[in-house]
Amino acid sequence: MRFKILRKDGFARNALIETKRGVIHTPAFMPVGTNGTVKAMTPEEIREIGYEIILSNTYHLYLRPGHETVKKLGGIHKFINWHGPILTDSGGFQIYSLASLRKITSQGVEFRSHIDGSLHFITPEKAIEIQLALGSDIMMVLDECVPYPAEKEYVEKSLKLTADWAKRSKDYFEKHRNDQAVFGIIQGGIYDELRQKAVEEIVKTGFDGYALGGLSVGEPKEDMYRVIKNIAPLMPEEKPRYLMGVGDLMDVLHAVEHGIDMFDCVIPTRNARNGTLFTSQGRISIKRSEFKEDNSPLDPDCDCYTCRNYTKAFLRHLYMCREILSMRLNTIHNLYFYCRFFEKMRQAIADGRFQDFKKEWMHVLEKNFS
Ligand code: PRF
Ligand code: ZN
Repeated sequence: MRFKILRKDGFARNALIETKRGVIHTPAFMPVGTNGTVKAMTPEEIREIGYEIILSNTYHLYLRPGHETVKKLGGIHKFINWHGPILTDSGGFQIYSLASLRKITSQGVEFRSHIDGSLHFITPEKAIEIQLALGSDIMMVLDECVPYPAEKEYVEKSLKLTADWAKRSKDYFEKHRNDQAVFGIIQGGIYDELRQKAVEEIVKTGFDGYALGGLSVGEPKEDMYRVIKNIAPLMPEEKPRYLMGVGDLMDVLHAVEHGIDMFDCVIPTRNARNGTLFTSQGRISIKRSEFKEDNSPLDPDCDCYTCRNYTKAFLRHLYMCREILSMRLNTIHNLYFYCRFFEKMRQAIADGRFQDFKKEWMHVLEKNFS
């Protein structure tokens, strides 16, 4: 994997990540395909909209259908028919948010499946082993996503664990090395001092890219923004920087301003299924009665399949009837909107006008008609 910075505008970067399965232009957004599918979309549709990489979840694929099964079937790309780059999250977040009866020890984490209650034990080595079997392009190390709020003493202890796990993940990967890439994860809660320590430790171990984890987990915005501002610049300049699970576009603007390159989030897809749609005029809720006889497209400034062919009245009708097509058309639109936003943002950085871009969009994003 190679990382090439094309242009910098302040701390914002427009770069390329070159993988054997294709190039990723950054800042990049990764649609979430938890079970190996971006909900309601075919891989062709995701590609047609313009996405170059998707995210999938180790935790889910390990539980169902099982990583050995995916391997037997020819690896994740063949299995799900997405032949571009795939990043798999390690489970370090899903275990904490979905599984029950978690028991964390220095060895690893024991938990019960949210599907059938079965008992599992995942070590940092096991998380890499699973992702090697899946065959994703970018693997994430197993971490502990510290909840908010958490005492500083707890966060400090957890940090040691996450750093130790990162080292073990790296050692295990070195023994089974192939052309897959591995990213380290920086934790440390809302404590700048602990975050700094975490960066030092994780960078010392050495990875192909670095992620900021443990943010957008309930902490006040000002804490998240401060951590991004102070910590992103300490992450290696010559490697991709990934902000995990963050996709609110205002947050994205702030993070890109401070040098973040990659994002993933369920916001565009989950909101689409709930009838919340992003437009150039602000956010709308399609179920509102004012759209009952509205014959205009969802967003006059959007060229997506949905906006070219359907009216707000029909989209509202589909939503009210709980039709499958509602989720499909809404998801196409929201993913298209996100993709164009990132495309325009990359161009703004390339043109040296990121600050103007940010100002204009903050104005739009503050509007909310839902
Ligand atoms: N760790 C991992 N995945 C994640 C997170 C994390 O902290 C987050 C937190 N926003 C989202 N996804 N491994
Ligand atoms: Zn549209």
